[in-house]
Amino acid sequence: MEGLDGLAQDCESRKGQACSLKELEELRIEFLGRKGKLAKAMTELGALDNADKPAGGKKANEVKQRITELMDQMEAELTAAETGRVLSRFDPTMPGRKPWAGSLHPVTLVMQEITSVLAGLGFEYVAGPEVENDWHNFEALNIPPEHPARDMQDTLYVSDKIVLRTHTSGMQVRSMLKKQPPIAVIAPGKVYRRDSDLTHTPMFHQIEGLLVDRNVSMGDLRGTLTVFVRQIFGAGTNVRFRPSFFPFTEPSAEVDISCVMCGGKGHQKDGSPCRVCKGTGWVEILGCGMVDPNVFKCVGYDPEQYTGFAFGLGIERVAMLKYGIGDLRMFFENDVRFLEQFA
Ligand code: 2NM
Repeated sequence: MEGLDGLAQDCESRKGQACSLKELEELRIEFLGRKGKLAKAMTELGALDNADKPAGGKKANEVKQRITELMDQMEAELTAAETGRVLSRFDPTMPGRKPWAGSLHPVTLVMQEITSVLAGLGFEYVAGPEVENDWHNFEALNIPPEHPARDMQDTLYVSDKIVLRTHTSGMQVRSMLKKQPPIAVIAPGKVYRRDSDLTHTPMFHQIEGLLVDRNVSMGDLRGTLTVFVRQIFGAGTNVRFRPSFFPFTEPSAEVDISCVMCGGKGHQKDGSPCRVCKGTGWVEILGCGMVDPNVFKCVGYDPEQYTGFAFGLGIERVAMLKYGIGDLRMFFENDVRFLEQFA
């Protein structure tokens, strides 16, 4: 009985001994464990006289309860102290660290912007395969075998009759095969050419547009493209058409816009020639023309009833002009310091 009392006192006197929750657990095992001090004292109760046993059992329970209370109290104190230590290390006034967020690639941004402007003008988006057959990529576009334009394109061949598309026109052809006029579609996507130097990459991005109906004129083409470039480059942008040649359009033209850098003046504030337009005041932005009647015949449109215009432009080129990027390779290196500027 005295031993039991001593046990409670012993435990009380060692209250300050446990400095961590781990040490407290050791103390708990020492007193309350299966082979601990309390268990040992309780075995010794067996030696008492029968008359004393009830009192002994009661005492043992009281001591057990007392020790348990002490342990719980110590645990609460230690937990509070630990929380206090953590909080004293934590400075709630310290500025937070901004989580690093990704951003869209400038090519994607320009692609989305051009697509949404043209969607606003009534053009429908079409998408299709980058691996294209000879007929959709060349034949239907008035580019027969042995035509010099096939060298001009510098095609990447998968096999004799299968190519990596050199433009997205194959999709315009598919759209015309599917539906009679009126039709207005845009085909954005990756295109491939056997070309690689400072200003050419073997893969780049393009958007082509096509509109066919009765009485579509070159004036409609000019008006549409003028509205288009003013939405992309700003209301003050001027356009000029220069005669050109494409096998799939006749007549054909290349379109220049007034230089986005010098505003068309051709020179910088200090009088030195503008580097973007090389002093001319104009930069080339796209190719276009009236769809050649031969293309209409290939897709089953009657060239006596319908006329149409088409245009094509390179996304990287637009992005370079829009964001003042001087080096095409920037788009393909994926340097995070470059990319995060578009967030
Ligand atoms: C260009 C320039 C001129 C063009 C033509 C066609 C089609 F399929 F309708 F014949 N699609 N795109 C075209 C015309 C593309 O890119 C510089």
